[in-house]
Amino acid sequence: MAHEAPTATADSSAQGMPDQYNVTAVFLDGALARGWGDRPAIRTANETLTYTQLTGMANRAGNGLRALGVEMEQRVAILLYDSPEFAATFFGAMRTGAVAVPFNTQLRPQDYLYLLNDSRARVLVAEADLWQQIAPLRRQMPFVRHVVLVNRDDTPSAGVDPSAVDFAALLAGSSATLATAPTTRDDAALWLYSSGSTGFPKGCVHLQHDMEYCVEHYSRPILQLAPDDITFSAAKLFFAYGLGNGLYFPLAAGASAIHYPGRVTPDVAFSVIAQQRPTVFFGVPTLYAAMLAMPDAETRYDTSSLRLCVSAGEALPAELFTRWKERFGVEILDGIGSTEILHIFLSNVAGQVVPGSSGQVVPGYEARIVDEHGEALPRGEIGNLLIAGDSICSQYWNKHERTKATISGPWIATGDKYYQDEQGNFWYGGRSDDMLKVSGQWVSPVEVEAALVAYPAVLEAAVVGAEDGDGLVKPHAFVVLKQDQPATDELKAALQQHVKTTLQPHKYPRWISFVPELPKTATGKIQRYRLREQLAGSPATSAATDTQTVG
Ligand code: 3UK
Repeated sequence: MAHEAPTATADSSAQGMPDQYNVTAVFLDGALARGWGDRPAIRTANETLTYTQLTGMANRAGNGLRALGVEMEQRVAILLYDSPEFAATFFGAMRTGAVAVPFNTQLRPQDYLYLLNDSRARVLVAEADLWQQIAPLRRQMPFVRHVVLVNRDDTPSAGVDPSAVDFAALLAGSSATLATAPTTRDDAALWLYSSGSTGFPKGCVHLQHDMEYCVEHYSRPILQLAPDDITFSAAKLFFAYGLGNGLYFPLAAGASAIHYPGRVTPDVAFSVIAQQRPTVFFGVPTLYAAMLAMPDAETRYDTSSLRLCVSAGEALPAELFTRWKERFGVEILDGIGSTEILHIFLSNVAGQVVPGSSGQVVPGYEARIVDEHGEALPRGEIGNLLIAGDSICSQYWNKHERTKATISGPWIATGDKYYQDEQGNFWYGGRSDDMLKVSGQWVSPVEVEAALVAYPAVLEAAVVGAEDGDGLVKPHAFVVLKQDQPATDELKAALQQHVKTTLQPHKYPRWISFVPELPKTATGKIQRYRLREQLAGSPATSAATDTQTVG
């Protein structure tokens, strides 16, 4: 109805929720009140936790955090693999009015230091093996009062910090009952960090009401989870996407979630699906492509438990949707979400999928496509996507300028280019910044360029996105070598290895073109768009067809 309105309507606000509000009352107490206490909530390879057990564990964690001195509004950093411990810490912290701050478990020690000091978390709850990586930097974490370690059997206890608190012991010594703190629906409940093209990650401050908003508007109507559903998310709980998929969506429905602590490779995904029989699977396009690349997967693995699949993180090419449906007999619902908006706000709907598109606005959200002056564009024209809806974060923590540049009244600029067709479907048209989404995760060209330039043979570098054979974007690097450095295959491999190890594996350039110079503005700024045009003009991004590309 008011979807084109310049001001957002009351439909996209959480005003209907009560003032006194603690989200754990919705997800935990609410589940018990509905009689789901003995139903499974979380399934791991070795155990199944019921709603009653999960609630008890969360209450113990909340009481344990309080005993360590954590007060309302203080941050609790969570550096944990997908597990019941993650769930208990997350809900336990929020129940006491503290703020849960999940950290990506794939970062480098310096990144963890930044996150700990930016959030000023009082307590860090961490996997023992991850803590070992950063324990030598303990003195540079002045705000952390206590470190609580989740000890895995496979961690040699010898290396574990004796001053750290043991998670299991903390919970064993704490009561399993805990009243909700007197929070309001607008108190901060969780922060999720999101990275940008330059500068440090931004803490998106999400409020108590945001998760229930995503449940009411996205997961309940679109996924239609029921108590017999079992979700399995390849995206980890520390991502906004995984957190809904693997935790609060199933809990809101009396369903259960499979928690797998490790990296979900195509083999792992198929094995878990065959053995633990989820009904809804959540992946990213790169994983779907890799799963489709496994020969005979449909005969080697039993995928018959699946009723629905979901894709997000980057656009799902139509071809992958079609091949998946042909081979596995289920649809993949592509939807776009963001860390700032907490979950998916444009989505396809089962039975009405328009392959290759992001579908339609999720009711409860409003979308506008505008030009650079903020004026609405007619249907069919590509522009900047703005979204309104009450799961949008209240701010970027301690980043006022970035907040003002992104959020204005009810609207948030997603940073994405979109156009809408006559039927109302949204079609993705790239980012308005130079950021890339690779395997569903951010890659900053600036960061990859800096890593390349740090390599002795490299003078300059520019990184842009290029499509692979599945239509998925991967980094392509244009590299200017220092005088007399030979452009060899060995150097190319060494540069790729260098980026993999100094940054993260998904960030390495899949293609490298050695060039004599980079296109630049008069002021010396790299013109990445000209490199993108160059790639678009050349036949496919195949290394072999590019005369200047080694390999
Ligand atoms: C891009 C997509 C095309 C787009 C996310 C909650 O990805 C999530 O959050 P991030 O903050 O990234 C957001 C950005 O990623 N993007 C995401 N999904 C799609 N582009 N088609 C898609 N389907 O640039 C967006 O602004 O990491 C968070 C729930 C789901 C999510 N995908």
